[in-house]
Amino acid sequence: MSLPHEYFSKESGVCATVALNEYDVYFCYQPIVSFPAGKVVSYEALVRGGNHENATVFFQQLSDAEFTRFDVDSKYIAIADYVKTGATRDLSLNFSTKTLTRFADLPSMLDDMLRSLGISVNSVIIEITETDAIEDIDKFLNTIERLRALGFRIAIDDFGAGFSGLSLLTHCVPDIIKIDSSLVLHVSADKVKQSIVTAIRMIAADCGIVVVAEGVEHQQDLLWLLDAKVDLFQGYLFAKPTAQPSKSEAWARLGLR
Ligand SMILES: [Ca+2]
Repeated sequence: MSLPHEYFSKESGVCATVALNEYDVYFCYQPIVSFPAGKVVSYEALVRGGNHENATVFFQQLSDAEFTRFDVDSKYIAIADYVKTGATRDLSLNFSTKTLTRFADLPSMLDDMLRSLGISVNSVIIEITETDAIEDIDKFLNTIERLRALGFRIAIDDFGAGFSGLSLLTHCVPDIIKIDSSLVLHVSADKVKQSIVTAIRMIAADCGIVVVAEGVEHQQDLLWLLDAKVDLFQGYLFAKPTAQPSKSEAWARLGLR
């Protein structure tokens, strides 16, 4: 698995030297589903290390500059490998606010990548993860505006965790909010989490934003989230991320189609 150097050197001139196989990583895809319809609406591309460790372990090994570069370069592989799986649902791609702030060429690069792979920008969602304070809000918002103008949808990722929250929401009203798994785990038995999720749901309804619950692991939490009118769900209760998206046994137990 290596990056198509010619593509990058010709189109952007900035990514010619990076190859994913330097890093021993690959992409897995986890479904985001509607329930009880049991329909997969999209898949999120997730980085996995060669020993199946999650992205956090892998990213800790990279310098700041290496991380930003990897964040951009790896997306061609994420999209190309997704096309190879034969899946036809929308695709979610993760980006940090740092990458969106620093790479002014990102919207046109992504557009070029998708064109070369025969994918419409309308079927791609950009998930923004805010792990640090935004370095330059004007540059960041400019990138978001250009992504929107091209037809990408925007999701705020891990909403309610760390920096990722209300500040980002006011700067950039997204199409989708993904509620962080820390608020979803055991929500059915936690009054404070219930209040927060209910408030997020109300804000989203007022602003026309779709709400996704991340990290759904327990059926009782799913039932509470359904009552709270959360729109979509993602988590081990439905399926783990896999290199080849497919229905798991858990799906069958839940009666999903
Ligand atoms: Ca994400």
